Amino acid sequence: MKIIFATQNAGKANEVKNIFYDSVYEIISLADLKNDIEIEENGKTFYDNALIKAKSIFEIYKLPVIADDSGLEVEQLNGEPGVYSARYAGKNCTYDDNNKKLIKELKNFAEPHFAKFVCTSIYYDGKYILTSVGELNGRIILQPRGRNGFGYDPIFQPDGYDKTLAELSLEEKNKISHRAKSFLGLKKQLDKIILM
Ligand code: ITT
Repeated sequence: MKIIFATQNAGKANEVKNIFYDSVYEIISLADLKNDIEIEENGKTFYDNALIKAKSIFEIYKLPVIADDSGLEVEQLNGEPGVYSARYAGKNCTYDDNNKKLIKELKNFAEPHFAKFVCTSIYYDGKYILTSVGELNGRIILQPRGRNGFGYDPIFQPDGYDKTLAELSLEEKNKISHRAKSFLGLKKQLDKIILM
């Protein structure tokens, strides 16, 4: 069964294709469809934004869609950057700009800088809306390490690890990540409506 993943984020697309690998679901990204649409994410919650992305893409292709909205919540910053994680350092900023801004903010606080990643995933096919949330707890380190993954991965060290997410392989990240937990929860619900 073909499902479109409504994301322009290549890192997310790789992770989610790996999670659904070897299942009855074939995940097709917007990059595979050569669609570079920019969807305005003006929701106040991860759920609202994920639903905006899923519905926008469903309207174009009329095929089942998955989407995720995700971000980093830093305890000492009262949950920031949260839903603004992608554009923390401003519109069109790079991952590096975001990391530098976060490191600068956290220099005013004592360690440890506790944080969590949150991922809300959605499945939408015009009839069903399914949703699932996954979280990953850890801390922010002020010296980036590692080259894998994307976004805040080089400055996020998951609980129980002495490596950052960017020092883990995609398979290792997918064993623990907020996105893997979220999409595995979504897949379970999907199996119930599709395979039963
Ligand atoms: P799409 O909306 O096209 O899916 P996006 O990158 O804009 O791509 P979001 O709006 O959900 O996605 O923003 C998520 C941001 O949160 C992302 O750009 C990263 O900065 C951060 N983020 C989320 N999950 C992450 C992860 O697994 N590792 C590192 N950073 C992550």
